Amino acid sequence: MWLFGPISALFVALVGVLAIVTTSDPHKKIVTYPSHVEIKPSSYIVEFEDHLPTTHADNFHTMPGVNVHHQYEHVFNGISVKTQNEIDATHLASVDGVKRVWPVRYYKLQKTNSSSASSFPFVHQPTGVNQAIKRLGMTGKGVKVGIVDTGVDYSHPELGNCWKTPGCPWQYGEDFIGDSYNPKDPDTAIKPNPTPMDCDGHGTHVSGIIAGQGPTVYGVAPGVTLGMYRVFSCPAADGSTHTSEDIIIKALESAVKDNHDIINMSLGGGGWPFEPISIACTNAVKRGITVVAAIGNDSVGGLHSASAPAVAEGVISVGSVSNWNDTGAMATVTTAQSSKSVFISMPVIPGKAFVFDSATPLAAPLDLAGSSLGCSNITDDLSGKIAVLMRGTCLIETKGKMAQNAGAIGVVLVNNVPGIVYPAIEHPFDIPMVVVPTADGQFMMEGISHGATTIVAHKYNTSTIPIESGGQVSTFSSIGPDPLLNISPHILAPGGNIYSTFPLKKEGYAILSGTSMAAPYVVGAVALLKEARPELSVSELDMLLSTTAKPALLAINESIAHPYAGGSGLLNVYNAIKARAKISPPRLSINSTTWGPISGLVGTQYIEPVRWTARIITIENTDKAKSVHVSSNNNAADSLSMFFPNGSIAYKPRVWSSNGDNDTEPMVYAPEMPESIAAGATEQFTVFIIAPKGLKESDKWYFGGYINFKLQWENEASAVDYNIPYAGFNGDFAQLNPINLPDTGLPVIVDMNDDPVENVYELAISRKAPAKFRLSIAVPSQLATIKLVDANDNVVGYLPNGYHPFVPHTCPVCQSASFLPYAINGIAYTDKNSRNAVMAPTGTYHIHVSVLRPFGDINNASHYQIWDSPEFRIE
Ligand SMILES: *[C@@H]1O[C@H](CO)[C@@H](O)[C@H](O)[C@H]1NC(C)=O
Ligand SMILES: *[C@@H]1O[C@H](CO)[C@@H](O)[C@H](O)[C@H]1NC(C)=O
Ligand SMILES: *[C@@H]1O[C@H](CO)[C@@H](O)[C@H](O)[C@H]1NC(C)=O
Ligand SMILES: *[C@@H]1O[C@H](CO)[C@@H](O)[C@H](O)[C@H]1NC(C)=O
Ligand SMILES: *[C@@H]1O[C@H](CO)[C@@H](O)[C@H](O)[C@H]1NC(C)=O
Ligand SMILES: *[C@@H]1O[C@H](CO)[C@@H](O)[C@H](O)[C@H]1NC(C)=O
Ligand SMILES: *[C@@H]1O[C@H](CO)[C@@H](O)[C@H](O)[C@H]1NC(C)=O
Ligand SMILES: *[C@@H]1O[C@H](CO)[C@@H](O)[C@H](O)[C@H]1NC(C)=O
Ligand SMILES: *[C@@H]1O[C@H](CO)[C@@H](O)[C@H](O)[C@H]1NC(C)=O
Ligand SMILES: CC(=O)N[C@H]1CO[C@H](CO)[C@@H](O)[C@@H]1O
Repeated sequence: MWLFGPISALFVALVGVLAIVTTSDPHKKIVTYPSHVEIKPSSYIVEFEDHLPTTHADNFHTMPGVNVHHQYEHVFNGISVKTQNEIDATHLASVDGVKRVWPVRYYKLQKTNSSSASSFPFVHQPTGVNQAIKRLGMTGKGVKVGIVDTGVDYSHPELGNCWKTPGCPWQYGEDFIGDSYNPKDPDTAIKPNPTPMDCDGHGTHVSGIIAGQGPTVYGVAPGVTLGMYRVFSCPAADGSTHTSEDIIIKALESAVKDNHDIINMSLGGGGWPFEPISIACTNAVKRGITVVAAIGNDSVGGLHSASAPAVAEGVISVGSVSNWNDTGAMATVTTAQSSKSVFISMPVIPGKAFVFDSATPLAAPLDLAGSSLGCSNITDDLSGKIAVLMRGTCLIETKGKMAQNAGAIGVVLVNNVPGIVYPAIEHPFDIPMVVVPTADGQFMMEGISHGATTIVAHKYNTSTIPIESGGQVSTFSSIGPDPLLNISPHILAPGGNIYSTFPLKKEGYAILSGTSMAAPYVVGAVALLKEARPELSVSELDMLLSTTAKPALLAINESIAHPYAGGSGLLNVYNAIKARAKISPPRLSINSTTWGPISGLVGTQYIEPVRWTARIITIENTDKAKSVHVSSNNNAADSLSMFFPNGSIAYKPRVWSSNGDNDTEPMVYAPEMPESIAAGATEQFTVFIIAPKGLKESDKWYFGGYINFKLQWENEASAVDYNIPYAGFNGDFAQLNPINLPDTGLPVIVDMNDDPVENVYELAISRKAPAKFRLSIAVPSQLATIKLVDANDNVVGYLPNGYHPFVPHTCPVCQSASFLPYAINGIAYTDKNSRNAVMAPTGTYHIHVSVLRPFGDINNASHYQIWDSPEFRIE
């Protein structure tokens, strides 16, 4: 049964949302996370009320059973503590002046799809970096960049081969964690090394993108001064690399203290702007530091998959585009008939170079299933040979293992789609592997079937092949908006198949993909822009980079990317430096609309009611000598929906193709826009944005597009494009129900085998025979509660983890998984932290779910979506 709250007043909520933290009940100040979130034992981040001085921490230094670990003062008003004995979050929350108590979460560095390489990056042309460096002489000189990451192999010749010596690019930074920290080990300890040497590779790769010195890796801003703040341990036995929130905030503090102009962060949290890391980033921005963060690699989660701290206020959120060229090597294949030069990828496993200086035989073995896939045992003896296998059907690592078991000394994997892929390898095998394009693989197979066939592959014999989707939004790049309907990402940079530096112990070079590679590109671009125009403020840097970017296409069907996927588009730092106009705001996040006839828009057909909003645009002609002619145009993008017509979540967004039909596209009018702006003058005018009136609101479309301004100072041919993305929800977002409909299968009660239970009442639930309850949340919610209620409508308590603030959008398939099963086993908790357990007596019960709607006020019952399960018995 569904219970809908009464129609609530529009958008009163944001103030209320922030007000939740000032309540005096200590329990209300404690944040809890569901059980799948890894928490550091007995460790908390304690946030103080904003007005309190940092000396407030003194109250905790003297508190028995509390060890203050970190005392923050620059980016976060609070401390991190470790507690002993009976001291818990409730004790901490009861201290005067405490705003909120957070358990400390562990963070994992996400797996990279990698491959070692040696070549030249070809990405600096379309991004304007080549022109900024070569024509304008910019290098980022005098700009300080702090990087929070896995450390750096500063001994790399292309990264300076120095540490804090005079003239060295590395002048700042330290290790905050050490090599062996592992949250799974109870005796784990933080043992920082004297320098932040990288044993993972991620931070070294990022450093090369920002500031590689050449001759093979040319960073975006090779002249910057750098600091490395290492917050990740070395990869553990299972390959995972760890850190925790308190350490990251400490590193961020240190970077802020060192007075960097730009800080680089990307960690992928829950996606709320109110989380500790987000708060710390926003505070750094307020101190005049540009903070750049990757939006995440979770496009598989669909809309609302943007992560924190990219969603933090003031932080530049970065998405990724595909590279234009793939770097690999040429190898020579000789068959009985002929010889051919073939393109091979970089080694799939970094450190396992595919080098065969003399002719080495190729074999095309069959597996037990009689196929060339290598998915089952290979009985041929492959000793001294390289196995040629087809991609597909089973994991790449299975193929590698099968070839290795048969004695092969290498594997050539023949791609089954155009181009090259860099497959993710979870469990590396011992022999080198490369990927080849389909045609080159077929040439090998064909040769082998006619006689002896060999390959010669030298080290560092590099080459490139074009990537079809070059410059288009990477298929992995997460999709916004943030939970408050702000456009995220802000901007795109190359992040797919990026060649950069890697630790010398791991071959020295690698190709990695991810928004983590795009974010440092933007860091470098901001450094160039700041060097060229030092007077710009943090928000002006963002504004100029964004308004001069070029809207990107989607790889899938080459339609213009919705701003939630592509932000302002691909950056062009040369255009940003040369910009002669400031257009603000740089993006129009339409978080509220009006339903009715349009007031103020005279002489149009909009006397019928529509969903619309009006915004003010300001254009400053910064050219002090010339006036500028202005014209504008609306480029509508396809509308997206995260729901199928039956109410299920569409993780691959449903698309309404924009086809030039004014009825189903968003419309933009700017009736007051001036035709020209005098030299040095500023003009303001209203734009009216109208949601697609022909699309049904019940389909919950997110519309968007770009307002394109053509600014012409000289002749028509030299007109310059500036773009402002706009996007919003075709309906009343505050009325959107976060949980989807029960008749689509969720929320649902499932048995221990995860099978949905048909007749729940027949299910005898007990401690021994528990059931589970699943819920999926389409839009992030500030608070979800799941309570056990008896037949008389008395609340027994919360299900375990049934009090859940800051719930991210549910994504069963994301890197940061957030699918929530709640155990039904008769136990309920009367408090929010699952401490005071009660056992429900035998009887009839149901589950009562409340989920706060977008923009909702946590204290207003009518702002929650309510759902009650069918009744079941507990025995
Ligand atoms: C919409 O965004 C503006 C600007 O960020 C903000 O001031 C306002 O509070 C937001 N409104 C709602 C309903 O969230
Ligand atoms: C994105 O993926 C890349 C490569 O897989 C990884 O290095 C990076 O940490 C990821 N970043 C986020 C924010 O998920
Ligand atoms: C890709 O490689 C080709 C050939 O090496 C080169 O001409 C082209 O400029 C590269 N593309 C980009 C975008 O740099
Ligand atoms: C690279 O490989 C190609 C094809 O095998 C060969 O023609 C060329 O001479 C090699 N170059 C170097 C520098 O080894
Ligand atoms: C495959 O090979 C492994 C060892 O190499 C062996 O243990 C296994 O029994 C084989 N499987 C089959 C189906 O032959
Ligand atoms: C990594 O590779 C897998 C397939 O092997 C692909 O699905 C995924 O999108 C890749 N991730 C990135 C960040 O390139
Ligand atoms: C691509 O365009 C087609 C129609 O032109 C549309 O049906 C499809 O949904 C679009 N897909 C995406 C993801 O844009
Ligand atoms: C759509 O609107 C534009 C701008 O108002 C107008 O020029 C065009 O004729 C309209 N097209 C249709 C199909 O109504
Ligand atoms: C809802 O529709 C989608 C798309 O047609 C389908 O994949 C999904 O299975 C449907 N869900 C249910 C519960 O019927
Ligand atoms: C700007 C940026 O995100 N570059 C690196 C900065 O730090 C994060 C932290 O892990 C890296 O993931 C980024 O690649």
